[in-house]
Amino acid sequence: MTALLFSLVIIVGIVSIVQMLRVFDLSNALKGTDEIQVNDQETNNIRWAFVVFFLGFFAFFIYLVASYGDQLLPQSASLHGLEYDWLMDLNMIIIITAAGLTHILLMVFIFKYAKNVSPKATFVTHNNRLELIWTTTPAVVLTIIVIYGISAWNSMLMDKPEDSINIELYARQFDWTARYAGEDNQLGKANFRMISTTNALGVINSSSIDDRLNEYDDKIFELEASREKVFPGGVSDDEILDNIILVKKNRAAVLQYEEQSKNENFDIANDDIITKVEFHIPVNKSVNFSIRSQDVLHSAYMPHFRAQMNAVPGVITHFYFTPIITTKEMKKITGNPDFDYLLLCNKICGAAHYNMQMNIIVETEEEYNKWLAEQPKFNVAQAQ
Ligand SMILES: [Cu+2]
Repeated sequence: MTALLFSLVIIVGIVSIVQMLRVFDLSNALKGTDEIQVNDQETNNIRWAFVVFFLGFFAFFIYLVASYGDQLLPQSASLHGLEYDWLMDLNMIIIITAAGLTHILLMVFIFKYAKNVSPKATFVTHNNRLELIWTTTPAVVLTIIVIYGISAWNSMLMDKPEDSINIELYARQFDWTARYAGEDNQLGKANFRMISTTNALGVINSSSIDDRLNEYDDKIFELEASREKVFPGGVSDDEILDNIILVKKNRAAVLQYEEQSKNENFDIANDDIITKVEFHIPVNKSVNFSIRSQDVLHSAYMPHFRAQMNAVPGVITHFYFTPIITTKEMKKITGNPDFDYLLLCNKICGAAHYNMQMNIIVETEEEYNKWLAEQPKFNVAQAQ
């Protein structure tokens, strides 16, 4: 309500200023003077007003950077984070220098040339040297930023260490699930047709295939039975038939997995570990994330590790990083005993998007191995 009143006051203010200017124009037209005459004293006042405005502008900028500069991103806690932050700082230094210099020039020119009431401008049509300077300078600066940016991006996303720990981050409205690759460090395959109440990630192994085939059989049986109960105004028989065809198609696709499951090394998902609420990673070890989404576009965002990657339905995206500060150490650094690293969703994905997060615990390798050993493996969890 206050915002509405505030907006109304601003609109009424603008309208009244426009009306006042119109009255001013009309009175000038009546008097027969179209131009506004400015004397030396007024010119002098205006140029000093500009100086005050520019200095105030710079002072406000410095005040904002000093007061809120540390609010941009939390302290970096990953190996590539230092390079990422330096790239950001370099860009900001260039932008602030360029903006500062051009604004100072603008201020100097206004101050210097405002003195004469009717100054005569120099008529310059072309200046090769100037053209060369203002074309090559930005070109060189941009080339440096782009080359440095690409090399930093490549070092963050390519050349993943061979011994990285494989973890899957699975997004859906509105929570995250982490899946560890287990002892073989290989994530078992997954497919959306396998998703059920007991297998939210659609992970494929021999037992989840059996469960899913049974569920499909039950569903087909249920649909066939409901055909006899069709009543006017309800679901038509054609719709039920379409549904049966769809379920049978999905069942046939899952049957193909059953065929593959006869191969050796099929059940690599058996030792996978699935966790919700929080997930643990060891310090100073590279962690490779495979990111999936069940429903809409999400984005895995871990601000302390300078990591962000979209979670796209139907596509597996990747990001890897090496954490360098444990949660315990970070609690001391920040002076906050409740500190926790966070995995957030950084795409507005629906009504409860704001609450889509998971804690990340960074700990020593021993602590990590101990925690991991206590988690139930996928095949055990399936059997329960
Ligand atoms: Cu989301």
